Amino acid sequence: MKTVYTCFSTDVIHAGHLNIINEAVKYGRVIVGALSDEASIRYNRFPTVPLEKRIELYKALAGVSEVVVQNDILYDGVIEKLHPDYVIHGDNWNKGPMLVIRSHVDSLLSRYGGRIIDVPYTYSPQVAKVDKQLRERQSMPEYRRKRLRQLIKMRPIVKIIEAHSGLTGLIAEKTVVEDNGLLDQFDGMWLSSLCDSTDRGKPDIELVDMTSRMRTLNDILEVTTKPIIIDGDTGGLTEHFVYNVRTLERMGAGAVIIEDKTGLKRNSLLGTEVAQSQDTIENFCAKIAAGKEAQLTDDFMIIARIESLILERGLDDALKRAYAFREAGADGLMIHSRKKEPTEIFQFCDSFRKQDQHTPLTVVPTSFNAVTEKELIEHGVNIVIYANQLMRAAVPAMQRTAEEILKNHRALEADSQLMPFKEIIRLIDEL
Ligand code: SPV
Ligand code: MG
Repeated sequence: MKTVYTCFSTDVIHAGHLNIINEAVKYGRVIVGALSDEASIRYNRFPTVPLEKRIELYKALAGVSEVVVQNDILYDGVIEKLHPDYVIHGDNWNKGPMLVIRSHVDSLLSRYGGRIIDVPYTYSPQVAKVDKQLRERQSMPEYRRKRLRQLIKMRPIVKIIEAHSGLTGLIAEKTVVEDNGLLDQFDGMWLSSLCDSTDRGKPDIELVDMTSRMRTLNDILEVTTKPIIIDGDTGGLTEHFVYNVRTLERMGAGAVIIEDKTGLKRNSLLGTEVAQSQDTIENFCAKIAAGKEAQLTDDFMIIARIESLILERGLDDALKRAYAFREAGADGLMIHSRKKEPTEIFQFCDSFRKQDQHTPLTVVPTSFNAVTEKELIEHGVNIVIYANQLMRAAVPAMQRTAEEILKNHRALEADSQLMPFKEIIRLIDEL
């Protein structure tokens, strides 16, 4: 009897899955792989049903002989173990980012004469609806809010990119690359105060207030599913912060990061070039504690950002604050630096990790941008935020285009640098 293998990462069985099983039984004994949670999130599919329940769901399907767990999006482990004669899959993996997975399976099978069976993908309104619901369910606050905490447990490092609009949110949501035979994508988004302010033509001094920031947040929430960390600046008055925590939590944000500064906030990367004052440990701890007290769920995170290195107060001050903020209830810490080298960041992380192996650490490598994700993992960092790169990519491109049109008294010369008009009008899908 030949064996046929297929891998599912779905929470709901629809006609497309049944069609695969119906085809598979024609070739032999059917083994279904249930893709693990860790592997599913590489596809931006965040299971809403636990793995054990998914296994039960697949086992109950007529024609399925056995269900195994597939721990990786690549099939090496299962193919080595099961040596299936056939791997069966919808033919949608013949194009786009999934093609690399298919090619890899093909090379593994060809070593011993196994074969891929491509089943025409089932395009029906019912299948499209289930697929869409599964994807979009993740945007609901109850799923999205807890996803950051889940990712911290599941990923070696959680990779966050800034978004300051619906469009940049979509780029953060949808950009996928092939990397060493694997698919890679961002885990979530950072709603930067700098980029949100810049997009409105305003300076990054808390002038764009929380109510306006929540409008941007809502624009992003409307069109994405990934978790969001909001840059909460100083958190403002404690009496206001508690309301904002409730609102952000209700909207489905995963975390707010507040920095231990007070008075007129200036951007950290200006450092000591401008007057900036750090809050006292007591005041800031009280703000953190009040925020935690105001929270209604266990999902939302308040992350305390330490500005001691930015303000040249030294490593000892940074560490002292780290322990105090953690004791006050902070769910994580962010340590910031404007040095070109990551030395002081590494020193902080190494010292902190000697005392505390669990509290999540976040860094923003804008200035020390040569640091790699691998190095950050080695020093115990859990979240890396690429805080402003999309905005910094857009501004020079727009300036160049404006100059080209002015110089040439027409738009033709600028056109070669632009997205074709036909593509921009189709960029955003209609419902
Ligand atoms: C932001 O992106 O607004 C930040 C990070 O707070 S930084 O600009 O480095 O201060
Ligand atoms: Mg900011």
